[in-house]
Amino acid sequence: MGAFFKAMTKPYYITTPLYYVNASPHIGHAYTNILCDTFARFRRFRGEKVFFLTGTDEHGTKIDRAARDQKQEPKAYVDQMVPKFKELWKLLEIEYDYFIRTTDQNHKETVQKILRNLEKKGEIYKASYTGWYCTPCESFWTKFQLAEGKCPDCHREVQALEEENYFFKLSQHQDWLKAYIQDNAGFIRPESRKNEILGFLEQPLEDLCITRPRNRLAWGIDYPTSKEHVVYVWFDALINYVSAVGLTKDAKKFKAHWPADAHVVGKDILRHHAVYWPIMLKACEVEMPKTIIAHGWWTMAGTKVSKSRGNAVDPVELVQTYGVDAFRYFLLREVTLGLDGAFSEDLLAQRYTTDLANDLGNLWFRLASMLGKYFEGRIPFFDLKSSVRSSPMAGALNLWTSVGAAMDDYNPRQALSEIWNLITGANQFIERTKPWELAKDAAKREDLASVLGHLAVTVAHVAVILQPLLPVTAAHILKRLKIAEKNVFKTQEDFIQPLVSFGVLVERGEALFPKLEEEKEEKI
Ligand code: ME8
Repeated sequence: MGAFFKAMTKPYYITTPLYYVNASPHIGHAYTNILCDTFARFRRFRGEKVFFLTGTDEHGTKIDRAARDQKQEPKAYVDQMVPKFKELWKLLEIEYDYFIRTTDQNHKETVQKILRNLEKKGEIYKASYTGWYCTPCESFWTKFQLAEGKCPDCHREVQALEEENYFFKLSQHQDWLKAYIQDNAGFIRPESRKNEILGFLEQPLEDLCITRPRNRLAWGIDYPTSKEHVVYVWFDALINYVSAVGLTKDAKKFKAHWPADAHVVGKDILRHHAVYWPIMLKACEVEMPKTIIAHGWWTMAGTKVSKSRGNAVDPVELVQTYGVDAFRYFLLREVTLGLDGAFSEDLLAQRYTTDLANDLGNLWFRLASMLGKYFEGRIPFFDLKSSVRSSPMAGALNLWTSVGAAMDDYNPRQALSEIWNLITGANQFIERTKPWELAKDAAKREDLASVLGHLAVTVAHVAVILQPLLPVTAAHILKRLKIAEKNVFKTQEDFIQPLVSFGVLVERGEALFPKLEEEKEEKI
């Protein structure tokens, strides 16, 4: 059988958090999805199969309240919010494979099946406990959450309230989780966040209350064994990562996708993903995801950008002004994944002008113009083996390795920095070789062809490798150079081809990054 057995190739499975639909998505949500999209595209670029999952978190108090504020039924409310997310992902060129909603029937049934199963296995118990209720905020708090005995949100008096609920036995798996995190380097990234979670696990874990009484909150998945309860929104939402790929429904599909290769989340929800979620999976006897990556926050004037703080930055406006790739470039380049980043439009405009317009835009413009002027717009024939002093071409052929290593290490900032070093090198190469001088001397025609040829090959490789990062710009350059888009480069050998063809007519086209309007320039 061995020889006939064809191993099923599992796709690279990457997920974003499921975003609450209580307000429109902002720059923070855009950031996580752009990161995941970039990783997903890079894998596809290298010929790997990918399953990229995103979606929306639609149950719970926040959503219920937002719906009531709008005087709508929760389901009608969420139905009209979901398109706002899908539209933004389209605008940002996010190529996900599946969009899951926690109100999907399939998801709800999976959550219920998992709960029945966990009850059978003795992982869940019913208990009554006292909490504190803030009537104006309609929020239920534990003793530890109170701020000097008052509501931590509005600082008003709270009332003691006894409730009967279902609890998931988190605590009994605490030692296992600690050992798992310690034994599996790379399970939680970056290292600093892993240490934070290990620190948290030094304290005894409390069991997790996984229901809400229906008379207090009706907008949730029905708890399968009690008519009086609905499922707690986090317990519901985390299960999306397995319900989307068929757990409890389609064993073959599940086996073909799980485990997830990367759960990408913001640091605000790392504890849910690195403590609750692994224990939920362990209790269900399901394999662990390979890695959980926590990125930092975008801040404005020192505070986290968020819907509730009212300082949300609208990605749509920024994309309208600067274009989708400038927005992607800024987010991926400005901070190292894991650290916080200060957002300001001035910084974005600065990156636009220096890195995009002056470096990449100008490199393209100079190459295309010189081809136009000296070779009737065509890629001249040149000896590929010709050595040209300080040519960036060798570096370009090496991008596949250096950018690949950075992307495998979930470091898109490093990947862009490798590419930009080469772009800078290519611009310096033009200064150094002075093609306009070579063009004056008929005897130097071959040298001129070599210089522009080396440049064209370099730019082609830059464009090819930029596809996962800046898909729109890369597509423009490739089209102008008449190179097929979305080629797959499985190996270094595929990549080190010249890519450009001799004699091909190159289109110069419009500026890749047009000058920002005067007043914006002044602002910088
Ligand atoms: O937490 N900077 O949904 P959510 C960077 N539904 N990223 C940010 C950010 C900021 N200022 N603000 C938000 C939830 N994010 C749950 C998740 S998953 C099963 C359930 C990003 O709408 C970041 O990824 O509040 C963060 O983790 C997520 O949005 C929170 O989105």
